[in-house]
Amino acid sequence: MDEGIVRVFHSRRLDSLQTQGIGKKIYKYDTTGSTNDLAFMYALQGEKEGAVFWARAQTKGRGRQGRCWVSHKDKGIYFSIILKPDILVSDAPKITLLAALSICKALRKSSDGEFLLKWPNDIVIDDKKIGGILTEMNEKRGKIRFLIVGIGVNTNFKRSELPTKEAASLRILLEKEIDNEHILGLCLQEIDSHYAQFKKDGFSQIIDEARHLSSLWGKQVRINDSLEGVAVDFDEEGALLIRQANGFLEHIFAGDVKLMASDI
Ligand code: BT5
Repeated sequence: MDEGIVRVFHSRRLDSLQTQGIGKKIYKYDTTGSTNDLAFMYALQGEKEGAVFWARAQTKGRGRQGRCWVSHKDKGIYFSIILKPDILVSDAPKITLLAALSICKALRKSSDGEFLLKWPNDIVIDDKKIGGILTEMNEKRGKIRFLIVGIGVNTNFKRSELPTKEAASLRILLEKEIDNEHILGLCLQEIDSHYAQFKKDGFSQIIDEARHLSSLWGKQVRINDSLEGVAVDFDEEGALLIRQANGFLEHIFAGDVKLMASDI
């Protein structure tokens, strides 16, 4: 059920947000199906880059490949951003990694937890998932017309409310109620500055920072339930490098990463 917009923030209304482009306009909803759907619909109607769609709850929050994203009211932040980078479809995963890096850094600013990114789209702490990113796109002849970057971060979930044992929340870590608006502001600020950096200087500094905050190095992983190896690096395009048992280095451009039992 979509209860409609409850509030539209125009720049600097959200926790003194100081951004160049992201979040100049924030549509806040009480309950919606999926903020990615809202953002997509608005983008099709010409909404500008940087507009943010934020809901207190989602009834059809989703992950990749039709998986569900549990989105109980005020237990997390659920938001989607319209971006219009001048890039090819094949470069879209860079923006997901950029967003994951930004969320890690935002959470590190909110507390001293060791938040890491788990390629390609998770934010983890102690190998437990605290956030996820779903990037969807509209393209024309291999070029991006717009991207919708949808982000969920678990803020106020109690342990019993989390969907899996492998999930975490800020509330459990910090043992206090979390201010969602404050966390959203930090996230938007970080995404804004990394996105500006990406547009100005390209991807190389971003990938360097992401390398430092990756949870996977040295771990035995399985990709898409088939290929196995040790995660060793990202390449300059943001692909994951896996060293297989035969010594061969494989570049993985997309997929699901499972940690093998010995690493959990
Ligand atoms: C993701 O997918 O991690 C992407 C999640 C993106 C959610 C945001 S919220 C705002 C925007 N609107 C949407 O509708 N979506 C985006 P994936 O890697 O496929 O992971 C999905 C899996 O994570 C599920 O199958 C569960 O196992 C697990 N999961 C579901 N809800 C979770 C939660 N709240 N916390 C931690 N893990 C969760």
